[in-house]
Amino acid sequence: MFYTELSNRLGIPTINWDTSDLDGSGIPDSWEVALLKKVLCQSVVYWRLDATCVYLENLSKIRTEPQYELWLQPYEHVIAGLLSISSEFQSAFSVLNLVNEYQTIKNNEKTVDETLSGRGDADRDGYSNRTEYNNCINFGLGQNDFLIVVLHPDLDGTEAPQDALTISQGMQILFYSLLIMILGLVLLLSPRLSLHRK
Ligand SMILES: [Ca+2]
Ligand SMILES: [Ca+2]
Repeated sequence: MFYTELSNRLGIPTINWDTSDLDGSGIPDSWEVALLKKVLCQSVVYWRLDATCVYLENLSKIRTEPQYELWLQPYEHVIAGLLSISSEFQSAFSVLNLVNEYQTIKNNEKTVDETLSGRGDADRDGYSNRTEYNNCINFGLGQNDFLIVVLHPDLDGTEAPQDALTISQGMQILFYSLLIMILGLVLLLSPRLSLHRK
């Protein structure tokens, strides 16, 4: 198991994957990795490709580490992921003596905050990922809801995503219904209009 290996390497007795917070972001590591996975695997954010590039570059660098064959190989994906999330994770891993420089996923704008770190704001709604995490916990929302909230600018975790989104989905349905009606009218009227021209 990765965390057993990591706790040996980092010299920390027991690391619990559900609760551990190696980077001190205030968000459990497993939730941060789940967020990264959602960003990389589902096209919910426009900056997904940038995030994928950072992750893949880090992954290829890990494969050149002198320790790669020794123990890193089975954990290359999770380590590449954690290194991509924040400089705090990179600091936590400094005892591993990795030789390469690793990138983190950042905003296009120059900011000190990495998009997926605790201080970052993945959906740019003005609430940091950590604030949205705290809201979710206070409101009794679990990891799945957190992943929706933290990537949705209209949600901040102070209400269940399903309740909040019902309203905006209602508006969407109304919009599409109107669009279909207008298209229908245009199609209906276009033969008459062309007849008039003749
Ligand atoms: Ca946010
Ligand atoms: Ca949000």
